[in-house]
Amino acid sequence: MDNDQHDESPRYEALAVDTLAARLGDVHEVASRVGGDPASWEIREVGDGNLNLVFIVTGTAGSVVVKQALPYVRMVGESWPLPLYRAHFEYYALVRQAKRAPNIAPEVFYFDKPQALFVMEYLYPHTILRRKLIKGERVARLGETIGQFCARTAFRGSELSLPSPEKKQDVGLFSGNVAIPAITESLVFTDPYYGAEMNHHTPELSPVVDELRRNARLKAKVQRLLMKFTANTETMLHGDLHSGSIMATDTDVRVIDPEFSQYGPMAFDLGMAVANFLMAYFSQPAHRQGDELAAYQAWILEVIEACFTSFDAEFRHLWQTERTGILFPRALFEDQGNSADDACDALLEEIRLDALAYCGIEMHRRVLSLAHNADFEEIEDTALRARLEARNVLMGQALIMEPDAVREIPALIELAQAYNRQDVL
Ligand code: SR1
Ligand code: MG
Repeated sequence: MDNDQHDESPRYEALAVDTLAARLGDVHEVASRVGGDPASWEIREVGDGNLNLVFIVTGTAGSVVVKQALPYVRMVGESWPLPLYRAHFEYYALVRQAKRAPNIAPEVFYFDKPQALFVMEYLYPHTILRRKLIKGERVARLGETIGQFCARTAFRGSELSLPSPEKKQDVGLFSGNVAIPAITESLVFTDPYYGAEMNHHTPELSPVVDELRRNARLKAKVQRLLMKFTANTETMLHGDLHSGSIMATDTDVRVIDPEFSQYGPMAFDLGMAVANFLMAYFSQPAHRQGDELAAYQAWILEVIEACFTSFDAEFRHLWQTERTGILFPRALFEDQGNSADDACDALLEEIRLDALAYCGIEMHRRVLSLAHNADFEEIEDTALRARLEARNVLMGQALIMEPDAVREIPALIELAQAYNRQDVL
């Protein structure tokens, strides 16, 4: 395990706006990109996520982003300690993503392990996708890019592609990151389904929540998916692929923040991304009306369809061109005159079903557990918010209970449209 510097390291010190220039001003990888006298750098702390410090540093030559872990969960405070070594794994994940899905993750320029910080590319004029979806902005090739990103990282991080010793060693390395998966295991998979301490939900949603939490078959299914999540090391996941982990312009899409990276099931990232598109979809009636609403919701559904379609297409392409690992070797198929296409189809079907179920779980946790989505959370009229959240919760339940009812992606789109018309509150 590589996390030799623990939180108690005396050398760790959180950065601040007024100390950053003095501390990073003589680091070549930073100074050469920012330019000018560090004393005159413009430094802003912009972290709006749940865990870390994030600074944008600007000088005469350009800007960089500095991200540093805090020894606790920022959104909760020092009462919830969190190991600094998580930043090392985020850095490792960024480096691997850059190889496996080039030009999507931000480029990293500098890594300081004891300080749990790294310096990376400033994405501009990109903004957080969640804000764009709330504002009703479109992004070209959004679904295609996210589907491709998920397929490339899933395939190239697995033993379909990687040499087995390299992949197993990496699983060993990432298994040192024990604190981060524990958050996902409880906040995503368990807390939504009982009255956990940090949970909250819109008061008017309570009848739907109470019924959901009485559904023992649902809870058992979610626990089976958790079991798969904890035990399955198929590939290196982003681990938190929500619309706040995506930055975009009108024409460019980038994926940031793999701080929840771990080895896990191939379907997880795809399911999480689609869940966040679905939540954007269900929340739209609070953000716009009439023709604009209908057109924008239709666009989000196109994004979802494209996400699945491009995942499948890219995965099939990699299956044909990069299947160099120990799994489904050519020696067993093509070299003996057998096609491996059916095996690929069957695997993709399994991934789609699991993705739909993980999608349902993410749809639940974002309105029932600790970390909610602004898409719903910023709806001030709580009665309206609860009505829209109910559609989301019930569709999530359907996806977990019966993912195989969605035989093809058009059926998923029809299901979303049906729940979007339905009022239970
Ligand atoms: C305590 S961390 C809460 C959530 O924020 C992150 O973005 C992850 O989604 C995590 O579950
Ligand atoms: Mg994050």
